[in-house]
Amino acid sequence: MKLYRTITGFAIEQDGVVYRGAGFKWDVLLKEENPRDFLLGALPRLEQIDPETIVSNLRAPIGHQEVWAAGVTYFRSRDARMEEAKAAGGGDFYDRVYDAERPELFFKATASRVVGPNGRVAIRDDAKWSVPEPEWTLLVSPGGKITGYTIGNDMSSRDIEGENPLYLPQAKVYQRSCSLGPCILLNDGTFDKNAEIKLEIFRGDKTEFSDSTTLASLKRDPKSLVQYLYRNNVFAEGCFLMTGTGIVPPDSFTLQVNDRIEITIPPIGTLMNTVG
Ligand code: DO4
Ligand code: MG
Repeated sequence: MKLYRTITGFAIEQDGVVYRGAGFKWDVLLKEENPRDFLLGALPRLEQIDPETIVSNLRAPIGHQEVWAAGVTYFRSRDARMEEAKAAGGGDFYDRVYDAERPELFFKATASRVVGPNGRVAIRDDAKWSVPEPEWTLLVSPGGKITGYTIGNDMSSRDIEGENPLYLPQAKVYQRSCSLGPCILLNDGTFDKNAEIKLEIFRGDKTEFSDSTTLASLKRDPKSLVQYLYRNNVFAEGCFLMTGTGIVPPDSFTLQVNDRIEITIPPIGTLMNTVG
């Protein structure tokens, strides 16, 4: 089941049929411990709509939840960070966190900083080296249960985080630094470990960068990331947790205004954003 947030409300896609999600509040739904079963029960009462009506009306699938992120959860990310922070003497931190029991978790965004499908993500004016980070993203209930999945883009300023690891919040948290969508996949809690995550960056009609990985390369168990995040913390609205990037463009690459970023995770869909 796919749950879409649109400018006129929300929509539910189940077995190829799209329903108008009238009568529910987004935040209330996202707080459910079992939103899929809740909506399955409601489907017979909902009106079917033309799937085309949602395509151009999508919003980020977030209400009042916070967005958090895990870092250095793939070997590729560990490698890239060690290299970028070497000159500043910070490379060792990334190696150590990759192997440590406690994961790196950081605050990423409030809903006001999140861009939806087809929206414009930003690069910082004071950054010279900016990249998208394609991340499998968990929807977590207030009780700490993973209830859904979406696609996230953890936009990052690599020169700023590389200069000093203490600059991480500035490299990561700024207006339009995060994108989520196109929908939330609500399933029975399982997810294919071999699912592909693909990143494509287009400049004009040229593919500037393309690469893919699979969830099999994610070093951490998503449930253990959630357990750490929920230690001594309360998420009354639930939250989104990005699980880290396994794809990092080469060091010669930096995003430019008007680049088009497409992140695809087949069971969920494609999240498309433009830079600017
Ligand atoms: O530690 C820096 C950020 C790591 C990150 O965002 C990632 O690995 O995805
Ligand atoms: Mg990241």
